[in-house]
Order: sequence, then structure tokens, then C-alpha cells
Amino acid sequence: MRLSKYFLPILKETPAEAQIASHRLMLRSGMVRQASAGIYSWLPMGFKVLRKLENIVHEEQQKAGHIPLLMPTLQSADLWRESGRYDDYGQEMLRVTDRHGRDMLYGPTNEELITDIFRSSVRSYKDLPLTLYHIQWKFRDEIRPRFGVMRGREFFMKDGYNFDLTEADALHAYNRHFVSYLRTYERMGLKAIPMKADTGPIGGDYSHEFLVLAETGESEVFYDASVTDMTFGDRAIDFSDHAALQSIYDEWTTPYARTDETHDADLFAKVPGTAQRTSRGIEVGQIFYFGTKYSEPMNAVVIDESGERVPVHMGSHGIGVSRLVGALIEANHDENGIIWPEGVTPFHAGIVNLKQGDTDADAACEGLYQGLLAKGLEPLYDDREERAGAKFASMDLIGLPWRVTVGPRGLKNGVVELTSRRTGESEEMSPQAAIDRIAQIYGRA
Ligand code: P5A
Repeated sequence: MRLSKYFLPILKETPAEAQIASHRLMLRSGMVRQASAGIYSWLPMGFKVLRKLENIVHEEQQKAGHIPLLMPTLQSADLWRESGRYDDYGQEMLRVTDRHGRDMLYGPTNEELITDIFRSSVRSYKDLPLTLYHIQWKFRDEIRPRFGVMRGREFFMKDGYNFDLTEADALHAYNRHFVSYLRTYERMGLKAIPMKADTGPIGGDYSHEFLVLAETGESEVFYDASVTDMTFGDRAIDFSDHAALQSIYDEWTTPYARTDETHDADLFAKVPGTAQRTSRGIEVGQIFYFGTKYSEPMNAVVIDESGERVPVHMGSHGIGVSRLVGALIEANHDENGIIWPEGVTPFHAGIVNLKQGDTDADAACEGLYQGLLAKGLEPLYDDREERAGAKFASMDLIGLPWRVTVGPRGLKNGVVELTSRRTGESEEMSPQAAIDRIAQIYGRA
């Protein structure tokens, strides 16, 4: 993409309403624009990051054997009356009436709708296990939407629902989500720690939240410092292997890690004093097992091996995809702007032309641009007629991991400069070497 042809409405001033870094940086770098309280338009660069996260979530869900579908944002109130949640959900639910006077709502979550889909077509235990998921906009009329996309009213969520014959199978589905979430967050360059959590309006008595540690997080958390050293890495996983997934679950849940709602001071006291940590965290996902809470009242039953009609065991599993954009920035920024991890960056590298209009500089930039495209990468070429200082400031603000700086002086010696946004370190090399290095970093050599 050439910056002169893109739509990247960078703000010079820091917006007064933004209290935390991610909100400020998303507004300043032209990623989002508030449409109304807690509701945002995703401008092109923000939309690109959102799509990247969505793709990672899709890939990891499908590796775990979960099947994508798409349910609507508007739901009929009748289903929620069946489960008993229409009245329970309270003022967070946005209720609407259609022209025929029918009660509708903008879905805050989809347990009822998916249970209705399931019961209308699945009859036998032979069709289980089944996990369906979608990535769709949700609405919760939060009383105090704040921190930009972190606590929005409209937000983008991946929500998955498992249907199993037995509690043991449903707990395996819980573990499958647990493990696939560890992989998902790591691929995004994030450390998200699973913590025992409360279940709130979703229900059940089994739940973990995944939290990214950050001072600006809304949850208070208590944990054993050893959990922050754990990484999942590149292990081969057989998602159908019950014992293997259980042992990963056990490994990750052995160190103490709880949110304030489930915190147990006596247990925490057993963590060695030097390892006890209290901090804050951003909840980027949550998984639940709630047995037959929805299947029983909604009559979602299958015929089991002995011919009995039994309600299915269910759980639901959410990832806050739009919140993750904010969480990623909270965890990856400095005073000059965002620092995107390579797995989620909106463009792979920036090209800064220090002297737009100079024949050699223009030609070298064009060569770099085409060379990176040919490797299957997406460069962002700053081809504007701007001062070098302004171009550097924009690149630092939008935070692409790699920048290639091209100027007539370097070109006299046949070199350009490759700079890492994270370390600030620069190295001179030929334009071709820069292309090859960037391609290698992204596994496209
Ligand atoms: C699990 C999937 C559920 O709704 N039902 C379907 C279950 N869980 S949850 O914890 O309530 O939400 C899942 C994730 O969505 C994100 N989230 C939000 N993101 C931005 N703004 C909000 N107001 C908001 N509310 C929830 C969180 O990441 C949460 O973990």
C-alpha cells in the first residue's frame, strides 16, 4: 500500500477522552473512530488488525476440530424466555421491538440460539461430540463503556459451544478450548494466563478466564510468579487425545492463578512469599462448562446408547477479538507509539523515502516495494511529500515491526537502513538484502 493512496487519518493531538495508552494510540493512529459511546467504526488499518486476529482465531479453532458457522446479531426474545434468561440478563441487554410488535434483542451471547439450532437437527448420541462456533458482533449495554474497544457496548467476539453426551466428554471439550486458547494468544505474541474464574450470567461452576497482565486491566488478579514463565511453544497436539490435553490443563493450572472473584487467601498463602504476585489483568477470553443448564429447559436431548432421551452436556467459550486489539497495544507500546508483534502487524514493513522526488530514492523505494510484494508481503510505502521527521514519527506511531529507510546519501554507497521498531537498532544493507531479511523474518524466504 502506498500511504499517499491509503486512508490513515493520523491525529496530531492526543484525544482528551482517552485515559489509557491503547485507546489513545488507536485513535491517534487512525485505527478506529468513535461512532457513539462504546461503539466504534474500524478504519482501514484497525480493520486490518481485527481481520488478522479473526483469521488466527479461525485457524486455531479449526485445528481443534471446531466448526464455523454464522448466527445473526438480532435474536428473538422467545428463546431467551425458554432458558429463563430474558428477565435475568437485566439492563445490559438491548431490547428492540419489530413492526409486528415482536420482542427482539441484539445478542449479548448465543447460548440459546445455538441450542435451538442443535435441538432442531441433532437426535442421536452418534452425532456427538459437536462444537460449533462463530465470530460475530455482540452488544452489551454496559453502564460505563470505557477504554475504547476494551469495554465497548458493541464488540466482536468468537463464541463457541460444545455439545457432548457425558460430563467427561464435555470436560474434554473444555480442555480442547483451554489448549487451543493458549496457542491462539501465543501466536498473537501475547502472554495470556488462564485463571480460575467466576461464571456470572453464563452460569455453571467451571470456568477459566484468560488474562493479559496490565496495570490498566479491569480485573484484580493473584498469581504465582512461576506461571508467567510458562510458554506453550510449538508442541504437536492431538486434540482428540483426552489424557494429553488433561495433562496440559493440569500443568497450566497447578501454579496458583485466580481473579479476585475466586481468590482464596489461605491457598495463596501457600505460594512461596517471593513468588506471590498481585496485579491487574485484561480478560481476553473465558471458557465455561455448565452441564445441562440450557439443554434441560430448552429440551436439547439426544437418544443415548440404551435408547434413553438425555439432555446434552454443554459449555461455551469466548474470545474478545476486538478487545484483543486494545490488549495487544497495552502490552506492546512505548512513548512513541505502537509496537506490533510480527504475527498481527497490519503491514509487514514500512518504507520511508527520505527524499520523495529524487530519481534514485524513488527508484530504490519502488524496487523495495515491488520486491516485498513479490515475496507475498504487505509493505506500507510512505511516499508522501513530508519531512523525514514527520515520516519517522508516523511510522513509530503506527508501529510496524520493521522500517526500511531510503535516502540519496545511503544509496550512493548502495545501502538502505533496516530498523527494528522494538529495539530501535538499525543495520545498513543493500536493498535486496533488506528484502531477503524481511522475507526470512516472516517465513517467506
Ligand atoms: C462464552 C462465549 C461469554 O459470553 N458466552 C459465549 C460466553 N463469555 S464472556 O466472558 O462474557 O465474554 C467473552 C469475552 O468477550 C470479551 N468481552 C468484551 N469485549 C469488549 N467489550 C465488552 N463489553 C466485552 N464483554 C466481554 C471478553 O474478552 C470476554 O472474555
